[in-house]
Amino acid sequence: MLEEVKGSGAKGRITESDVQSFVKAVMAGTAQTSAQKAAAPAGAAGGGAFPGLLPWPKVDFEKFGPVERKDLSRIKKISGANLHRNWVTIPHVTNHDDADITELEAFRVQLNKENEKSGIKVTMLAFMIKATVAALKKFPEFNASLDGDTLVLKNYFHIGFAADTPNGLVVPVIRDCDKKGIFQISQEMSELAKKARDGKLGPADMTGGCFSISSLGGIGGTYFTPIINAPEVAIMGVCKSQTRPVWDGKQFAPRLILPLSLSWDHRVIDGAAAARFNVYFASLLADFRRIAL
Ligand code: CAO
Repeated sequence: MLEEVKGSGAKGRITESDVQSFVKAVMAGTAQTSAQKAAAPAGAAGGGAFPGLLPWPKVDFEKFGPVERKDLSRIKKISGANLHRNWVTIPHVTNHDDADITELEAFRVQLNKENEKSGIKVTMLAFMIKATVAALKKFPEFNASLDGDTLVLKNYFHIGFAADTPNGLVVPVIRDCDKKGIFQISQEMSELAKKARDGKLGPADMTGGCFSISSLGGIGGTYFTPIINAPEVAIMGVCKSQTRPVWDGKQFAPRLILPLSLSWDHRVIDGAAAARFNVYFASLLADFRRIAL
């Protein structure tokens, strides 16, 4: 393995720190040993960045029936490589919870009626972004990134949201969400989502995020396990809200319940903190006045 380490010392000598940097890079998945390279053919489906892992199955699909071949889109290739690294290198855990958004949804509908002429549609996601900012302020380790053994805590609040486009998944970022109101966030989100669908997002639109939200609420589902968008340390997944009977102490009452799935990096966050984050986040959506406290 030593021959794979680049020496930075005199006449290319390998120093102790060269070896340490190489080992760190291999552990982080940004470099490979020759044994790893041999075990893992390059490419999206190559996989197997770990020694001893079986190579990707080679199947002659045509033998079983007619097939078509389609190259992955540029976005899928880039996001696939990122998702793969994040999935393999981050110890993910996902906590599920529910938020009662009965009153908040009624308020959202009322706001949209009142502001019909403004052309701005207030979305549930905008409320979730404001709730995220409040939760990040209360639990700062969720607004952080790992830099080696150091935790970088951020004093800014840029929130990304997953947007589904014909060419694949992108995550545009809304900056300084702590300084913006629901209308401005809704408007920026709709502009960024359009830019995303038109394939016009630039790097500046997709960098600097602190935390991401992936909402499948408009589509369906109950819970899922979102993959953390490195170098962020947590992501909130949201599915479709549904009216469910909820026991209020005396009777079952119909309540609109939003399913939440928070994935977090266990190197930085503990299960208790994640449960508290979810409980607090849900409490804000259940009674949005709490944001002002
Ligand atoms: N529960 C129930 N209904 C919901 C909801 C929820 N949680 N969230 C939104 N809706 C409804 C809205 O009320 C709206 O209904 P109407 O058309 O009747 O008004 C509809 O769904 C569309 O919602 P919206 O306009 O508010 O859009 P959005 O905020 O839900 O989504 C965006 C915007 C960009 C996030 C979305 O278009 C998108 O791309 N989602 C997919 C994200 C994704 O792919 N995540 C997975 C990543 S991992 O692969």
